[in-house]
Amino acid sequence: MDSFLYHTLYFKKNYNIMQSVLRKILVTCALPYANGSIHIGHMLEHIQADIWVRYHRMHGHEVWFVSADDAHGTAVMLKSEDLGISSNELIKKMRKEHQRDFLSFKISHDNYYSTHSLENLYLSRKIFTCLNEKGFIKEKNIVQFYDNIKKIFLPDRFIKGTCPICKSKNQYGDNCEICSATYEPLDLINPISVISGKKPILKNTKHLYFDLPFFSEMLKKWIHSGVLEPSVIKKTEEWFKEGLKSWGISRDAPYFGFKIPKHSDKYFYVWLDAPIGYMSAFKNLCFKNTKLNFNEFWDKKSHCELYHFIGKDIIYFHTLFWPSILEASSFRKPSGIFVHGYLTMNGLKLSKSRGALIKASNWIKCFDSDSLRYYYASKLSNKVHDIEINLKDFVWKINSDIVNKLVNLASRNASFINKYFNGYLSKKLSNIKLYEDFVNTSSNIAMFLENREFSFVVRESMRLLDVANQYINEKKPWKIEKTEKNIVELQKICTMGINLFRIVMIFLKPITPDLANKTEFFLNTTLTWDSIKKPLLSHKINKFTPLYERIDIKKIYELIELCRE
Ligand code: NOT
Ligand code: ZN
Repeated sequence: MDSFLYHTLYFKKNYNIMQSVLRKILVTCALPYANGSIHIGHMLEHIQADIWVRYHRMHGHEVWFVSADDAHGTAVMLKSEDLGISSNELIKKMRKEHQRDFLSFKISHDNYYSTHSLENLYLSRKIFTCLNEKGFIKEKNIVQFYDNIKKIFLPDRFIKGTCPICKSKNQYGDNCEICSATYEPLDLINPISVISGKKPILKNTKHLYFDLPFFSEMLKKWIHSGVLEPSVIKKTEEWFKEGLKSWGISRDAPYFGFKIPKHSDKYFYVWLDAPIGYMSAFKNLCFKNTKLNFNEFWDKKSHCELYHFIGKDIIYFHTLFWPSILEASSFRKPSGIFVHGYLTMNGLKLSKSRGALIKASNWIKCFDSDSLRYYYASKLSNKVHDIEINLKDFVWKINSDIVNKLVNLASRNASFINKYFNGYLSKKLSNIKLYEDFVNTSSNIAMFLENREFSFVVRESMRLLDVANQYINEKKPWKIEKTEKNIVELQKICTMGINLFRIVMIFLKPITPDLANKTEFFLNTTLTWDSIKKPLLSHKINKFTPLYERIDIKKIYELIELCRE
């Protein structure tokens, strides 16, 4: 069956149930590290979540959207040393930058916080103490690579060497990017410290481990309770097959993070307090908004929904560790983990190591925010597929969809309404049946938005615009003689065109908020889901001013130049 049709049928049932009650929803995006800039890969996830959040807000649901900087860890500490500033200074500066970047893409976080916060210190310690008292924390003596020049134990990412499996050189301490094997750093051939460039020594140390295997049965049930997509379940089941291992949650000094109570010179591993950062970002929001109740959202028996948007590289943490930590400390578990694939360009994953990274702040110097939001939406689904971007295709798509189809429909009709009718729409539509056809697509569009099938929203919206533009092409308002007899018909046809444009703009409002804003001013009305059924009639619209400017292909070269700097 065509997957488009399949989704239409499959989700119709769920949709009706879900929309009838007002929901309380907490949405999070993974926390970007505070040691680097926001790039368009981060933006993919925040845009995906933001579209979903805005859609639910349009339906009147209570949605809270939080994220934060992931401020701790060795990478942040070393980066601040390189820059000759304190880690505190670095994370303050980065958080400001990150907030600015997300705002420039109209990401509507209710709170963008930091894991280096009092709330996070309090919650991390509280959760750790609880795990410890329940006997889920064990101590183990281990040997680890140590950089004897920098006097620091080396995290897996700071050791490189030859892959023990395929013998590729220059691979990280935990996995090989060439053959995808995972291994222990001690297995690497010819290990080298990335920090000093010298061979590390082996040194004894003691660490704390969380008893993940204890939660195997709970996890096996939970992953099948409707919280994960089939491919994510499959991935998680692979780890079960290998057998779950206890998880190291402590790190030795020097480290930038939170000290572990009663363990001198041990810190919480950044990945322990990062997910707790979801809770503390919300806790801080409750402090700012006194009507909000933290426990209502996080209690074991909470009726609110909790969704985490993440990339496929951190599935492990969200389908195994995080639900176990929550279970162990008697908090609620997530209602869903929404996983997206990597962003690729010419088939390559966009990552720093490959030097193919585009900073969000550079992108926004060349293009507006709606265009990237729209382009991503046109490629996003609820699957874990990688998203391939191509700059020429991007420009072509925006110009042909947004300029030629969408805005053109508004402008060609508005010009007559403004010129001959003083901005007034007619009392009646010229084709009620066609208007109703458009209205009838709204429940499918809503299901696609609910189920994160954004590419279907774009595809269906463009199909509707083709129909609408075709209708105007057939009626040819520019050819109608402006006689008294014909003028009523002319007004009705153009009113029809404006109303069809309005319906599509309601569908696209969560995707292109800037364009929606301008449209609301132009149409002199608010674009709401409830108003779809009722056409705008005998209503004065404002003078049409260009809603969107065609993108010049030269901008691509400007962007590439900026990325070279
Ligand atoms: N800073 C991490 C990363 O991979 C994401 C942390 C997300 C928060 O960029 N955590 N959990 N679980
Ligand atoms: Zn390998």
